[in-house]
Amino acid sequence: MSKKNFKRYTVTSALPYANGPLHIGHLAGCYVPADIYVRYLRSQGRDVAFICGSDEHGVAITIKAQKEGKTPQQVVDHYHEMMKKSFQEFGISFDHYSRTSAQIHHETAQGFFKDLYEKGEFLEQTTEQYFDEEAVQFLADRYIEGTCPKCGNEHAYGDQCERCGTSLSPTELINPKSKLSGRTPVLKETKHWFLDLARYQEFLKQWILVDHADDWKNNVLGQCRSWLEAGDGLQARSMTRDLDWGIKVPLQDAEGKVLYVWFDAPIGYISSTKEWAAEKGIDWKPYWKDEDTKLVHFIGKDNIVFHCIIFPAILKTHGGYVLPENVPANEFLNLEGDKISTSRNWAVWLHEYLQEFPGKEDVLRYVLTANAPETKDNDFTWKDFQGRNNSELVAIYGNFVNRAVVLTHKFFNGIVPDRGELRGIDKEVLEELAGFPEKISASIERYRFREALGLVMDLARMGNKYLADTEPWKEIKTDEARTKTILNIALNIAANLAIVSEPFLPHTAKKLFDLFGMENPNWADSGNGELIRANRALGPMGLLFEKIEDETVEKQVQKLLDSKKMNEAANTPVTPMKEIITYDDFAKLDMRVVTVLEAERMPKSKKLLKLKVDIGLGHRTVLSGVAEHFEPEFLVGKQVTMLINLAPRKMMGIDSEGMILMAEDKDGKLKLLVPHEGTASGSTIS
Ligand code: B3M
Ligand code: ZN
Repeated sequence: MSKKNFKRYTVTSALPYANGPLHIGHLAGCYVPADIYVRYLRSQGRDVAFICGSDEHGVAITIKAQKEGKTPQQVVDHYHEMMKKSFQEFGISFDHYSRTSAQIHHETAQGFFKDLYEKGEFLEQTTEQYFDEEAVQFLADRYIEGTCPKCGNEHAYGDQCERCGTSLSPTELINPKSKLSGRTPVLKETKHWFLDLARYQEFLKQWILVDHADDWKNNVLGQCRSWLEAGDGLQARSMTRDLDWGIKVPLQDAEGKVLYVWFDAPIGYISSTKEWAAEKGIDWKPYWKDEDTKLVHFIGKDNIVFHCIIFPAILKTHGGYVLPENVPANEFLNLEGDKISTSRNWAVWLHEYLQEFPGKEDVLRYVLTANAPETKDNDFTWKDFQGRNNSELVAIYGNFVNRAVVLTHKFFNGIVPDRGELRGIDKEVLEELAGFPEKISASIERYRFREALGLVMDLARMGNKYLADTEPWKEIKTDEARTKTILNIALNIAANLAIVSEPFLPHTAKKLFDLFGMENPNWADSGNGELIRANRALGPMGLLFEKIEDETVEKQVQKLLDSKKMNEAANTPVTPMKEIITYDDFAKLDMRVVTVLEAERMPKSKKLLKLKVDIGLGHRTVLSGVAEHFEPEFLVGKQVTMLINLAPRKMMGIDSEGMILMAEDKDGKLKLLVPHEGTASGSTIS
């Protein structure tokens, strides 16, 4: 339960790994929701620090570096800048975006580790771990591959089998191999420092399952419950790793060891706040240490255990820090019915979206909020994107504002007209208007952003209905004063709409603020039917939203399908190369472009087609084993490639005078090799 009025807010969004560009799943999971919340708080004049940064440690980074043949530093430098830019473009209004390679973060994280160490909080344990003798390195779980003991998948990772979903430990793998050298790793002793989570079990149970039973989301409570009420309780977790990339363990006997990335990353919120405060010349401590600070972590569901169990345990043990008041984690967003995947390139990348939909940042923010995975996994589809744009943003929001403004320009030269006597319908609509901000607030304060956005759209619907009912375009012919009243009220509804939609659609709201000449509008102004006064001149009206055509979204779907195909092709094991030959060997082959003149099935043969082809030097007969892949009619008239000087071979009583060349994929599927259009029959291939 939220017990009190807080003096200030520290709001964090999960630090994204700097190992790839951002996609819509990131935005929907924790950046757009946090941004809505923070913009709303700021609009209320509250004191907020919105904190984030790049997560630059851990094997997520070193594996990417290894794949790309770069150093980890090069990888994080590149993606840090890229992610920062995407956030800015989509209006994610962090007060500070730092990175965990910053000096201040290394010091802060080491400080925490030392504090816990000196308090005797760690269990020192020596365990056996896989070691690569060629790479002279202990192997993180992800660096070991082997056969899954459950399903037989030969490419299971040391921590999980992606085929059957079982979580594994590296020693369970059958036939383990190091991904660094390909060698079989050996077990070797290594010492690590474990956080004994069992010691916090009772405290965590009370704090989460009792104290926050009413105000945390069900999906979050559910996961916490499964950890906290598991039969054997919370297990000790190692807070250190054998890795050469990360924050050095600040102890004498810890050569070659770094802090576990999940130890250092959440502390990154604190370091980032320190950096922010230093730049502003203010004290960072109240944002983390004052009881009147409300700390809220926005994350995706895979981060729940770290933010609800491990980090709070660390903060609590260190002492002097507030614990999160809420951790409103979202579930996952899928894409066109399939899990978003960076490695399979099944994603909508933010930088690509903006190239293809320039100026449509708010459309994506809108769709991702209207369809946010707040309580369960949801699916993003391009059809839904188009539908919500066309029938909600364009037809409801845009249409309403547009009508109010265009009519004001047309009838009153763009000057806000004054208001005369109010009729029943006017009073009703103004009363309804007055009730909106509070309802929207209530939803936002409970982290129900979909619901809040629904209410914002209801306000726009109300405006549309008001215009449809009062018909100012007809009224103007007989009653100018009445028309003025109607448009005055409609414009005021639109100005209110701008304020309450700002957290969701900041770019659009900004256009409306400019249009209405609203300076520093804030939440407290909304609900007010006399927000903009008569005689004010409206600014120019830019286009708010525009229709998205079928072809545009079809193109996007096609792009996804293409990338799926390319990915499948790239992941297909390819037949190994044959022995090297000399040029003279090659020069003996006479390959030509030929045209198929006739094709028919060979009686009593499943496999063979009899083809008559024009090889430029005359006609030839060829028997080709493609009957299971192509219909004879399909081949007639096609140009293909052929080896014409292969010694004739008699098959089923017929001389086959050459061989048609085909591409064969790993599944044994045959594909024609078709020459560039306009290639003459008989053209040689070399
Ligand atoms: N970088 C994991 C993730 O991107 C991690 C979050 C850290 S938040 C402190 O899912
Ligand atoms: Zn498996």
